[in-house]
Amino acid sequence: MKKVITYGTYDLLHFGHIRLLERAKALGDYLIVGVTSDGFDKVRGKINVQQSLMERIEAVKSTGIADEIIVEEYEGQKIDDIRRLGIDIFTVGSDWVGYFDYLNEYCDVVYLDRTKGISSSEIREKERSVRIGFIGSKNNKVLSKYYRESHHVNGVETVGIYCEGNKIKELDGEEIKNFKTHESLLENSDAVYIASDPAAHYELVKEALLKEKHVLCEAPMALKKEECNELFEIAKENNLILMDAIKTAYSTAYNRLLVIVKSGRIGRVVSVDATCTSLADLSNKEEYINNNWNSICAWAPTAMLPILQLLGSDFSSKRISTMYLDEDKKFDSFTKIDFNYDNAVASLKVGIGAKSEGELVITGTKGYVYVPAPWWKTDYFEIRHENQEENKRYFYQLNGEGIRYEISAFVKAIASATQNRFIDDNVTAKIVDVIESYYDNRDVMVIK
Ligand code: C2G
Repeated sequence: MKKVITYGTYDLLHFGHIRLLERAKALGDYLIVGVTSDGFDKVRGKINVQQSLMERIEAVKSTGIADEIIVEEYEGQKIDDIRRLGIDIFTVGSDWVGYFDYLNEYCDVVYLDRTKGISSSEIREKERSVRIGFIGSKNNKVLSKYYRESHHVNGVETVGIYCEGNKIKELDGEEIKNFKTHESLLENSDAVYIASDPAAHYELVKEALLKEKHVLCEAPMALKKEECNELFEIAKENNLILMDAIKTAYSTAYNRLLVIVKSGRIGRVVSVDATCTSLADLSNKEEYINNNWNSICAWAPTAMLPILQLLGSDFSSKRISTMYLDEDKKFDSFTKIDFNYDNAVASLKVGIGAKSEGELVITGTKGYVYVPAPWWKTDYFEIRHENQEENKRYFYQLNGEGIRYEISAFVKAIASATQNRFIDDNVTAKIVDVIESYYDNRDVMVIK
């Protein structure tokens, strides 16, 4: 019996896939199809896969062509499979010519002509093209990053930007349409990414939602909790997606870290300690203050994320210790926040005027999680125990600082009309609530 194997994502199964499977089957007597797992696809850069692994397996099974289906989960698995399963022929479409010649050492390698005029990404583009506009302020550097990262996400049409007091004429050789007003940008968009001044976010988000646009907004989404709750109410009433753009929340490694901790691997969490600093050039203090975010807005939302997502939003008390660059403008150069829960503590340190080790440490009764700097671009973490032989290390590829995963989650949420599961509304609201108390001088101690 001649055994044939082939592999693929098989997302949104189409006739190109089916023709491949038919010709693969014709090469022998028994066809095994390796369907790629969600995690493996992400690691190898395929972030736009729309269907789950089970849906894709079911689709391949429904063709009745495969005699057996396995899951491809890691790089190099093909060699293990070919040897373990006694494969005679490996085959794949001609878009991979040359890529798998190394398998000749284990079996025959056959490249079959790819079917022209059809692909999963084309189907996705048709199905869910979302026109995204970008609203920024002159001092926000992330706008061009988001614009660039959007090009990695199927189904996104980048409409252009509105950036008051600033123009981004071209990016990576592509000319960018600059709108004269944010109203005109909104008219031409289905959804908008907002990274303006924190004080302007509430109004900008509210205006976009009232114009029936989905919104992805840099945290803090507002500076008052009531305003934040109102924005989520408007989004809900209008069946719109309103998402917090804290990119850490969308990285695979960060999400795996959360579920491992929640599964009890390090016992009960007794402390979460996060540090985020990025030393700014303060030689011209006034100029910096007028053109940049203060420390608590720039970094505290990110630093609060693991604290609130692991310990919850019901801390019994908090203390904000802050050092100002400009007290009148409430512009802090360094802020430490200590949280007390009934059965745990937490702390964060953030600063654009001080430098520290940007790590995240999650302390548990059976061990701890260590995420090295810069922990907020999470791609690697360790689970450490008293007995070092039990230590485990984890790495998950993070491309483009994770922004493309965030935009992909935004577009998927729009397509499925369901709020994302990465950042709960109450976490977003609590982040705003803590920042509001900073501005209201509640629980604040000033360090001279
Ligand atoms: N295919 C084809 N014609 C198309 C589209 C896809 O012949 N119009 C083939 C691909 O060449 C591949 C199979 O159908 O052999 C599945 O395609 P994808 O789901 O896009 O998966 P891909 O990532 O290309 O899988 O490690 C090998 C890869 O996993 C191959």
